[in-house]
Amino acid sequence: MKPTLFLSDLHFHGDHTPGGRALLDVLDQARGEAEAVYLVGDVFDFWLGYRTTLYRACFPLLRRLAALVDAGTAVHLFTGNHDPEHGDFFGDIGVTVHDGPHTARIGGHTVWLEHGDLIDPRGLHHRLVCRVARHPWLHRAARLAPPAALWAVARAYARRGEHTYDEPLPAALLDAYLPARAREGADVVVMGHYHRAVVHTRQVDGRTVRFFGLGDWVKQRTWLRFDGDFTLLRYQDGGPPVALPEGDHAPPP
Ligand SMILES: [Mn+2]
Repeated sequence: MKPTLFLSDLHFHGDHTPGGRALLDVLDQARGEAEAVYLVGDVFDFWLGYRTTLYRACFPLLRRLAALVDAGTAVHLFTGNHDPEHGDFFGDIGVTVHDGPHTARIGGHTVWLEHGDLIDPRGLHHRLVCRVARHPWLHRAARLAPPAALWAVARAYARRGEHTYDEPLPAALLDAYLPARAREGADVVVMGHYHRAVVHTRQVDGRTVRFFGLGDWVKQRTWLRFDGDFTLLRYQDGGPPVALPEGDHAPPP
């Protein structure tokens, strides 16, 4: 069976970073091989959809997405708090955009997918910032600024908030959110946003359900692969990826 890949929090802003190069390598290997690729939000370090303009730094990734579609792979792109508005460009290259949670049937599994920023249980502050970032009025106002200036501001903001990995995944996601989605019929929940690489299995009403936190491509370099079973993988320079065991993983030191 052809594999399906799930990645999130690529925070792509060019192919000059080790994480950016590693993820392009994974996408190049998927070309002609993968059934589908799900990109579950914060795919770009910053993106705003314009009618006439694209962010040049994103071109290496855009090229890969178009190549995947051309090779017959279904590419799904979710909005995130860093790339809250994709515009209509991605439809032109055959990529399906999801502006919220999406349920997919994959190999007999019901998979609930979402970026995760709008349900952040760490407090109202987190959810509010993400909700403002996703507001159409903000996007309309932001489009009045020159794209180059907006890109520079967004990059400076992203650099300031460098990701730390000292907090584990909020327990409420596993103790409350996962069982709630399971009772609605999902048996797998896939989420980004928290930058933790999580494999978590539990029983809900006698059914086995699983939660996968996708990690990121800043320091984690992790992604989920389904080829009959789900495996969370970590990229290794010059070698095959390593499967991550049950648990909540920070990046290697
Ligand atoms: Mn992120």
